[in-house]
Amino acid sequence: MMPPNKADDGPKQHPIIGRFGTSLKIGIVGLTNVGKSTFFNVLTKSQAAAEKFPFCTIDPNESRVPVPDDRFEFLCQYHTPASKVPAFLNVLDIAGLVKGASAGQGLGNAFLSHIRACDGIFHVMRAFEDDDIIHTEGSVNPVRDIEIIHEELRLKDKEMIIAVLNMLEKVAVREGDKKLKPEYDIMCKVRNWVIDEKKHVRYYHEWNNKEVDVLNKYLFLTSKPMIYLINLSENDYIRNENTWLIKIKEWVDKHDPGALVIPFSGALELKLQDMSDEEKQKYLEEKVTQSALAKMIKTVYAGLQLQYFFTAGPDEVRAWTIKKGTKAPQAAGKIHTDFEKGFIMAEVMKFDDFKEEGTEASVKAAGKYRQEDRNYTVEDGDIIFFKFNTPQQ
Ligand SMILES: Nc1nc2c(ncn2[C@@H]2O[C@H](COP(=O)(O)OP(=O)(O)OP(=O)(O)O)[C@@H](O)[C@H]2O)c(=O)[nH]1
Ligand SMILES: [Mg+2]
Repeated sequence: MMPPNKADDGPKQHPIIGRFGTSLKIGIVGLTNVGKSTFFNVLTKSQAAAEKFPFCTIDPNESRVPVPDDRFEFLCQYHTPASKVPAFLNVLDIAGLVKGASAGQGLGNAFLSHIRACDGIFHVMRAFEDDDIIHTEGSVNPVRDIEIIHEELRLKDKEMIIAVLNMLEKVAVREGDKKLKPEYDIMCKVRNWVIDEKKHVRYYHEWNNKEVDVLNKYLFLTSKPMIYLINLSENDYIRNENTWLIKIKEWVDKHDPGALVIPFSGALELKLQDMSDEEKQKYLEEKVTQSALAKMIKTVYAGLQLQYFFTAGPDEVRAWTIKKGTKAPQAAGKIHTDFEKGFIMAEVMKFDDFKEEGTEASVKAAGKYRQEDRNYTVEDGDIIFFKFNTPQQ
């Protein structure tokens, strides 16, 4: 194990690695024939229908999926705004990976560059038996499959770490560029962890702020948050029993602690997709089960340590995605850089207060409408009105 960071190295909470722009992109990764495209199709279609938002196919392999949220719905019903913009997830269906992809096997590098462009990974594995569907490894064993995928991702990072270290060694060590020495030292620590210890970057929870800055510069594949999705037969999903469930959970708890493991059934979701709303409801009631899709989309936010705040009025109700711990000026900067530069204050209502009191005026009357300064940490579901000066040119 690597030694923990010293006390003056910065905060110790689980670091958030990744840049996270305004749209969040999740790649679907796994071996071939495990149900990735099936999952992609049912996910994008079900949410578009369920939420009554136009979903947008960016290209055949990429779709925007609205994040279901009762609070957003409530605000839309209240304001009946001209424009409604929920939080979105961009989901990318990536071609199946094979052993040796990191060395260029299969679609090799193209596949891995798609993952590099993602903020997080849905790792789909097959735990359903079906003799008609070929398994590339010859048998169903999702724990072995997790290890194959993880090793390919790690090997690709290994290649990049060696290249970065060669470059840094030349400049920081041999040419004596002091500015790059801290980065070189951090990369040596990354090398120890990923190459010597054979671990993924994200398994280590003690990266400090400076280390996270370097990790964010290189966006290693193994630093991306991963959510494990287990594709079960319909029966196993409904009875929540399958020989692999506990084994997978144990594997994840041991190696990737804190990561989410979510069972679903591609076969069931496909069946539901072809039913009318009434048929669907009847079928789910009979079987005493639920579709897993909405939960998956919502948990991505928790899994990636993301949340959103709302702006709401008659013109627009909108959800804005931010990292947990974001301060008010930076949250304002999501809307416009001028909002951040000229930040004066954030007027904040808690969603629950708004719902309970019924109107903004009654929230004010109840003393629950708060004026917060630049040190305010925005919370999930805050309804915010920013006040700002237009910055001088
Ligand atoms: N029995 C069963 N078959 C499934 C399930 N999910 C997917 N399949 C079938 O498995 C086959 C492969 O599914 P895909 O979704 O295309 O798999 P994929 O992971 O996208 O495969 P590649 O893109 O080739 O890597 C298809 O014939 C699906 O109908 C499931 O839950 N149960
Ligand atoms: Mg596919």
